[in-house]
Amino acid sequence: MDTICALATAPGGALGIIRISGPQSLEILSHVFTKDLSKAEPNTIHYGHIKDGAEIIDEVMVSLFRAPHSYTGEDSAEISCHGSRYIINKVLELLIQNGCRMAEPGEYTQRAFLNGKMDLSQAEAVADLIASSNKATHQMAMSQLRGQFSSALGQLREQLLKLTSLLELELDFSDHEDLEFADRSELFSIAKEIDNRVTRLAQSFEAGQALKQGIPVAIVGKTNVGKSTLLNRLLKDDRAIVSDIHGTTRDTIEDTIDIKGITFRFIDTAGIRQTQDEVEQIGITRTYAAIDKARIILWIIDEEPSIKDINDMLQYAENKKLIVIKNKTDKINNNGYNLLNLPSVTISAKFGTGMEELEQAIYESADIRSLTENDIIVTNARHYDVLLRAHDSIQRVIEGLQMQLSGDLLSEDLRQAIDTLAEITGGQITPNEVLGNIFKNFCVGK
Ligand SMILES: Nc1nc2c(ncn2[C@@H]2O[C@H](COP(=O)(O)OP(=O)(O)OP(=O)(O)O)[C@@H](O)[C@H]2O)c(=O)[nH]1
Ligand SMILES: [Mg+2]
Repeated sequence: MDTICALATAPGGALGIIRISGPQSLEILSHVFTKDLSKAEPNTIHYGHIKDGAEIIDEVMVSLFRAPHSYTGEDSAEISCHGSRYIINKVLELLIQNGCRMAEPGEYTQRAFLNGKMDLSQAEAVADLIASSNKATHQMAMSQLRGQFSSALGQLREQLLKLTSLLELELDFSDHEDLEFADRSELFSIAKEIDNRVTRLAQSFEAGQALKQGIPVAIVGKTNVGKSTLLNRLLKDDRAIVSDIHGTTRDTIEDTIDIKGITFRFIDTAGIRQTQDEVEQIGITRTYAAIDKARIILWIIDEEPSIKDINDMLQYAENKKLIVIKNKTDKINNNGYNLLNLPSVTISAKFGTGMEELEQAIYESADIRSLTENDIIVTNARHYDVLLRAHDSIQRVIEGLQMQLSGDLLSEDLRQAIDTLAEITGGQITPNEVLGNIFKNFCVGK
């Protein structure tokens, strides 16, 4: 292992932090620092100067860590210097002249993983934590970093091993036909329970994606009811064209905003009406596609809808949250509408009245509690893929048990399920290619 260095902070700030990690860290540092740090105590901070021969480059603080008690598990140090581009480049250059090499993206975290400081899913959580932009994504990354997902996987592994040993017991004594060691129905219920847990984890991916990329909210209704006006009002930006011509919006327009720490992705759509216009028809087809992938539907009206309209909308919104928005309250009295008890909010998108109430209603219908109370939320596509493959293997075990297949056939699939799940934490030997893929998305310096 060579010794690596990189700038860990974004350039342009008042301070810059340069990280060094590897067996030669303290020796290399001592060549460019005014004090000899090779004998210094771990977890100490040292004031001094970075020098290039006789020339002083900067006045700095050096924090010092020794293996294995550091982020990477190696001897390492962090130099806090002034944020000047010149100083930072000069310090890095001096470190490299004295034997360091520039770190690759994510190389510190990769070393932390290779040195057993964290498992692979925790290493991935570090990248998510750095990228987290609101409370929900922060919470998910933090829970993964603290090992909640890893320990759930550990429990699954134990159950799978238990199932394996029960099957092996059956095999060892298969000559004694009169002996029944593992009741097959017991094996079946253990396998079922494992599969339920794997499936639940895999299903949480959809919620994880929604929280990460924004909960999709479709803004729909007839033409000219004020959908685009509402989008612009929500985004506080002139994002979509507004006009009193029916059928102004043709394509779907999407953008995200945060409401109370949750990201929502609003999708403005083409107004629904009968039309001969080919392009508008394509737009309306897209409206239905947007409804399809939305979790929440904002149905905007500017007149009392017919019972048929309501029933149609209820059908589109099946398994989704539907909020009726009575728009244009500045010029229309819409108090007496019969909406069959659907939840509704009265607003004027044009003048901004009722927006607070609407945002509250949107936030509540996201039902964050039920999204996040599923203790663990899978947010990473790689993990999702692993869970699906593990589910396939376990399904084969379940089917095999039902078909009374012999134990040795079943243990093959069980072994595969165990190995597959281990890919998430990197407990199995992880191919370099996979590691490379994971860490290449990190920033240099992490
Ligand atoms: N008085 C009043 N006019 C509004 C309100 N909201 C929208 N409008 C007007 O209604 C007209 C249509 O608004 P848009 O936002 O383009 O309506 P849309 O639903 O996106 O229409 P399409 O894209 O054609 O489906 C514009 O002239 C808006 O200024 C409102 O709250 N009050
Ligand atoms: Mg529009």
